[in-house]
Amino acid sequence: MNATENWDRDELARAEALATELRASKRSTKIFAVRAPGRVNLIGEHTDYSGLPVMPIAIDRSTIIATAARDESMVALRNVNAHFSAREFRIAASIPPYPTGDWANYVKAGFQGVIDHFGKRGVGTDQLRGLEMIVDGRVPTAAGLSSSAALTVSSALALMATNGLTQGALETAQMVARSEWYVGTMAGGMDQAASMLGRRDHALLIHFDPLRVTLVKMPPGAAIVVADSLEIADKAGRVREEYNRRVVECAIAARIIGKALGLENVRVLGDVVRQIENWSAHDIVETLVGSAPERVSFAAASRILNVDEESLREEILGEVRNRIVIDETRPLEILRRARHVLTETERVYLAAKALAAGRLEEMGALMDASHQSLRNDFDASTPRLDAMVTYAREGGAFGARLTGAGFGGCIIALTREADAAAVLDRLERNYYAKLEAEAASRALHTIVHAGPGANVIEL
Ligand code: NG1
Repeated sequence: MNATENWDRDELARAEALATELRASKRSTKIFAVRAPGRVNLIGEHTDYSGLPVMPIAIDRSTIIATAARDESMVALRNVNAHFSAREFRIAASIPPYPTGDWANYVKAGFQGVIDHFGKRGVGTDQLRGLEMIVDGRVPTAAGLSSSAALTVSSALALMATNGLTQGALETAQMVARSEWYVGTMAGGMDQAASMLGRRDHALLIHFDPLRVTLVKMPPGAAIVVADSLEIADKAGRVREEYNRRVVECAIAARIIGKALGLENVRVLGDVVRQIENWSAHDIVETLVGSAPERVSFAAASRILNVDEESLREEILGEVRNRIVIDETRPLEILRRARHVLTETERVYLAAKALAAGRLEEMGALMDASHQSLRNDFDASTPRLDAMVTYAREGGAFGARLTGAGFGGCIIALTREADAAAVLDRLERNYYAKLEAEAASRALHTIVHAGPGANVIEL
């Protein structure tokens, strides 16, 4: 529990400051501090919810929580950022969410994960104590750096710590993998896994179904530059709708391919890949070309699959089908989405090898190809992200791409540490200098380092 080596000096100071505040109201109880980092994804974008691999790093920006148990089942939350107001709610078997967009829903999402998981092991909510917690989040929000996962993971760990619930990190990552569904995003488990399982100086090659991680050492002298476009990737609004739409498109593509190839139990593209030895993206895409039009209506998809529309909706959306609305008048882009996910998966495997061998040029080329595919086949880029990626390359980066869901947010670039200043300088002159000075000054654009995953200490 007291693994302070994962905490840097600033983080420990922040935790102490929060604890002092807590002690003012809770003199005698044990105080725990939790840290959970954000992440950037090096490659493997929009593959996690298809059960296909990703390769992120946990970053050296974290959310910190100081927490102490209470005698009753109420949870009292405060945030050091005055923009996020205090909240109070009760622990229950099914915690109702606040209205969409409320910051504390990410806390509730983490708690619900713990309640469901430990509930299955016989720990009822009547046995859980409430808690008081103060949150200090330093992962930039709405930028594609997973501030939401940092908050969800740290909240889950806070509830576990104050109630004496323990388990391995992999199990916790698995437990919170679907926590974003609570807030209405049909996300995969990459962000939570990266936040839980991060390792200093290592990228994480993460596989799903079942979750497992292979560490890939970052080549010495290589640097990852992150630069925020300041274009808001608002996951509570339009972006969520686009994101969920992509999840549905990929799931339908997978089912059509599965049917054409006579495969069993195909829900996601990963189920196709796992059933074909020596698969290639090209061959699987050809199968799709031969069995359906490039884009289909939801009704046409249900006819091709020979299931009625309501059953298909239920199979794909499951528990969230009453909360998530997919505009069914817009055709579903199954071919281009599947082509991105499958070629991206091939790139992830090549990238893991290139990175492990220190072949930065090759890694950079794969990142470039990933961006092109996200732009052309996944429609997840924006003109501003495209421009930033071009500037990063012109500044000397080996490669650059949008990171996270896209539709705004951040880009990342791979460079040598010695050349990072030139990349940042080019972004400064060609991108930030053209924005309003005040906005540009608060935009994150810096080197990030692969840091350790989440943990809890007792203060
Ligand atoms: P962002 O929006 O960057 O946190 C989202 C999903 C991930 C993954 C990426 C795309 C959430 C919380 N996370 O990341 O699971 O699918 O998009 O690779 O929605």
